[in-house]
Amino acid sequence: MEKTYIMIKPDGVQRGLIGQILQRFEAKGLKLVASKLMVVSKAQAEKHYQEHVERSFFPELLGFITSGPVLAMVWEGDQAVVTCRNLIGKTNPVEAAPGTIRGDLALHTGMNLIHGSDSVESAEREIAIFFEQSEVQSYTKAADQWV
Ligand code: RTP
Ligand code: MG
Repeated sequence: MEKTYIMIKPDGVQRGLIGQILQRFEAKGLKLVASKLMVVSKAQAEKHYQEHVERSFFPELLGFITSGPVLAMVWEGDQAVVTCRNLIGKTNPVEAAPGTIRGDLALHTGMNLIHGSDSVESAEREIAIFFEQSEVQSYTKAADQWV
């Protein structure tokens, strides 16, 4: 089953939006298989956002993502990567459709609440940055057969 790395960024934790964000993923029918509240280290942040190392906003991005606790998670489900990207919405909340997390709850690109892996390859890479294999659960849920 496909897995994706999802992270509620420091702004989402500070604004008290953890509960309502998680509710959207659960309601969609995805399965939470790993989760921890943690402060991202500089080394983890550099690895996680390595594709943006040359961008002008990179230092700001690193400063933001390491500025306070995040909720790091792995969600599992059929086509979990694209499904979660759709739930999250476009990078710039101004362009994110109403009904998406960023479209409903965020205003600015720099504080867009949540990260979701952009491909299956990225997901595998990112999960390994934040989780040991033993921290990722494998279990069946009675509801699996109903979604
Ligand atoms: P993320 O990786 O955080 O899930 O976001 P994303 O895929 O939608 O966007 P991405 O292009 O990967 O950018 C990563 C994060 O960098 C910040 N950003 N700032 N100032 C800017 O032009 C700019 N562009 C991107 C955003 O916080 C974005 O989520
Ligand atoms: Mg990205």
